Amino acid sequence: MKSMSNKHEYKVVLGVIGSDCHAVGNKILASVLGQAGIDVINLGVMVSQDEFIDAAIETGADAILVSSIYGHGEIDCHGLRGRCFERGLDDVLLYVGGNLVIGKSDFQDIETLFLKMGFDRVCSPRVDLHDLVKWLKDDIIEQRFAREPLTKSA
Ligand code: B12
Repeated sequence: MKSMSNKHEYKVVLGVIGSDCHAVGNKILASVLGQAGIDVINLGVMVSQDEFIDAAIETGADAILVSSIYGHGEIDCHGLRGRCFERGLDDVLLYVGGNLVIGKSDFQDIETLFLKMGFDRVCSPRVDLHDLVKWLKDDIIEQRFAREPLTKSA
């Protein structure tokens, strides 16, 4: 008999957005999340907004994790939340992390900017990946609870 596994309880799409080819962080994230029992659909580097959304729709992912390392995160991520709504992804979680802007800025300003753009969590390059795993699992469970009453009354 197969043992019970929570491997597919949490499903995320991961990738590096835009023309960004920095690959190392992406591989580390995929590895850490996978080892934490999260099913990762890793699109790798140079991923467009629609490729993230296509993958999330095709796989029924709970979250999209966007990396931006080369400093053009604000431009590349602009309109992503709106595009998710247009494509019918109403309640997917959106996380973003990496070196989101060019040069040194106060991280709180960066966080405020990306939260206003519709991201649920904004992570600095120094984020503790154990914290990331916990936030992700907690946010996914919370999201499912929030969806539940709607499902029942439909
Ligand atoms: C290696 C490297 C390259 C290699 C990449 C090779 C490859 N295929 O991976 C090459 C030489 C190709 C390169 C090119 C460029 N690079 Co470069 N590169 C680096 C370098 C030295 C290391 C990057 C790295 O691997 N870090 C290690 C990994 C583990 O860290 P990480 O990527 O940050 O990822 C971690 C976190 O950010 C976080 N994280 C990342 N994403 C997400 C997402 C979520 C949701 C969460 C929660 C967390 C998270 O978790 C990851 C794992 O711990 C950095 C400097 C540095 N010390 O970081 C510059 C650096 C990233 N590059 C930089 C730049 C500017 C460029 C170029 C634009 C240079 C140029 N003018 O051509 C090009 C861009 C090319 C392109 N199209 O992408 C700048 C970015 C500046 C900025 N953002 O302000 C940096 C910071 C150098 C610098 N100090 O100026 N680069």
